[in-house]
Amino acid sequence: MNTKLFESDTRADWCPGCGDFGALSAVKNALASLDIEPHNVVISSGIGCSSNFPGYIRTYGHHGLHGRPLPVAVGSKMANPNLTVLAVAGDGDEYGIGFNHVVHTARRNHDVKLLVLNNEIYGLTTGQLSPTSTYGQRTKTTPYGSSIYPLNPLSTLLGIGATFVARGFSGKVKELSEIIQAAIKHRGFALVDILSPCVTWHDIYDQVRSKMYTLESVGHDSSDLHAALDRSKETDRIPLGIFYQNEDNPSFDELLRKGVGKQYPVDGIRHMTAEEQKVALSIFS
Ligand SMILES: Cc1ncc(C[n+]2csc(CCOP(=O)(O)OP(=O)(O)O)c2C)c(N)n1
Ligand code: SF4
Ligand SMILES: [Mg+2]
Repeated sequence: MNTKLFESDTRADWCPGCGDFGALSAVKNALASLDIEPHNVVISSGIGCSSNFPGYIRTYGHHGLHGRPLPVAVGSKMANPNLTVLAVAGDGDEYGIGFNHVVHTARRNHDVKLLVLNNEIYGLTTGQLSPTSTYGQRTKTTPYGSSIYPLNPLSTLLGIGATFVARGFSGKVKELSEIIQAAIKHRGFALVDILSPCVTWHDIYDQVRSKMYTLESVGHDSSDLHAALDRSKETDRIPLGIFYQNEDNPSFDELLRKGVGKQYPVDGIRHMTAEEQKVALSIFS
């Protein structure tokens, strides 16, 4: 399928050079490569430069509240399981005000894909400290340098049982598109942390380029959780690629569908109670 199908009438008004342009190209490329038609895609966002994303791509979209792309994404998927549902937002949006939703959406293995355009700063509000801002980083709210260590979203998500955890770079569009395609095909929740430099308030292009390497190049085994955790904690270098992927766990949506109207035996997972089946039926009828 041609990526032109995903061209929006609205021109993206990000600053020239903003990393989010690369992420936008990678998403269009991933959807076209997987032959997913625009009308079968929903993209939910929050508030931030990155959250303007749904306006710049021709799919269904929802530009919502700061930190809340995931509840809308989860609701969209449960209402129509045939949709490809992405949540796209910034580090402030997803790792700060909305992080509770990330944890619980991952825990339940909802079949939505979270793409975080991580620039280690609040871009839209002109350069304040974000949860991924680094120790010592000077921002408008930390003029003498930050005295707190950044949140590590990858190791946190690995620690709470997320079934797909990856990191891409918006300066490597082809590789990023491949990661996003794998995330879309994954059976359940996927986090793709995308290093997407803010050239206006915190330009990390040179830093990422000088420290990055691909997990593929070192023969990383993405089924090995402990190896994934070790790699996710690296700070001297920046690993890119799929850290962890587990296709053994059913997604929440899968369980719900299979549980409707019958006792569905899944090893290690309790059967739905009659009351839960009633709730599930009311959702899908
Ligand atoms: C409830 C609420 N709190 C605060 C804000 C102000 N606000 C808008 S965007 C933003 C942070 C943006 O940073 P990020 O999510 O990293 O996106 P970026 O602009 O960097 O892409 C904040 C704090 C808001 N809009 N709503
Ligand atoms: S302020 Fe930063 S994040 Fe926002 S559009 Fe400009 S470069 Fe991108
Ligand atoms: Mg940001």
